[in-house]
Amino acid sequence: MRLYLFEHCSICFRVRMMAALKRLHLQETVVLEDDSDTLIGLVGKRVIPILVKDDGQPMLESMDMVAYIDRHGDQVLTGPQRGEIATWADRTSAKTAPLTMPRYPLLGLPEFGTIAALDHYIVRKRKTFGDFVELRAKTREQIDALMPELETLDRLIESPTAVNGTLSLDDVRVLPLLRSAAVVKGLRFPHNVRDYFESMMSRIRYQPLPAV
Ligand SMILES: N[C@@H](CCC(=O)N[C@@H](CS)C(=O)NCC(=O)O)C(=O)O
Repeated sequence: MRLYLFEHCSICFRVRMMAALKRLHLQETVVLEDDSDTLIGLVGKRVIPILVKDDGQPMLESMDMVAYIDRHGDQVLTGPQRGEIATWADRTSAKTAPLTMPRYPLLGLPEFGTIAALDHYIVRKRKTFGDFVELRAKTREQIDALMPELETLDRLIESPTAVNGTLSLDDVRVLPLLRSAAVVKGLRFPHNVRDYFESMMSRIRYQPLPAV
């Protein structure tokens, strides 16, 4: 199986995290941000992640990829899901985006490995999110808006090893968002969130991204 991904992409990280939880080796291709041709060549449109199965068939939709990988061998995501977690994740991703988006290009990630790829990202995203320097200048207000969501999560976390006590799809919703949020220097996770983040990242043997 081969995953086409961007290193910064939290949706891609859902799939990588799932494979890591299964201790299943996933071949990975990090696509340059301006390399739409590779993605269009695989599935006819610019979308990421793409999982190419061993039979050569490409798969779209990260949660389908997660379920597909979990069907290999013993199932790992056996726990129940809670509606509050999915709601929390939807709400929170809107609040992390203005913080994380203008930071990713500063992290030296492989998808931004050429000037053209870097500029492609900045030009595209600033149409939606605004000027990156101005966005980063609002870091304090953006953190203030995000903190109540992290406090909510702090109360929802049942165990450092699984948000609902037993691993479930909710962990796939939560951990990638925390990995993204952790690129924001000066953002302090509440106690349970920090324990959960550290324990899960260590379980899947991933280092956090740099924080700026
Ligand atoms: N529902 C899809 C959503 C995938 C998605 O939104 N991917 C984003 C990147 S995170 C994308 O393809 N954006 C287009 C782009 O970067 O040009 C999934 O879960 O896999």
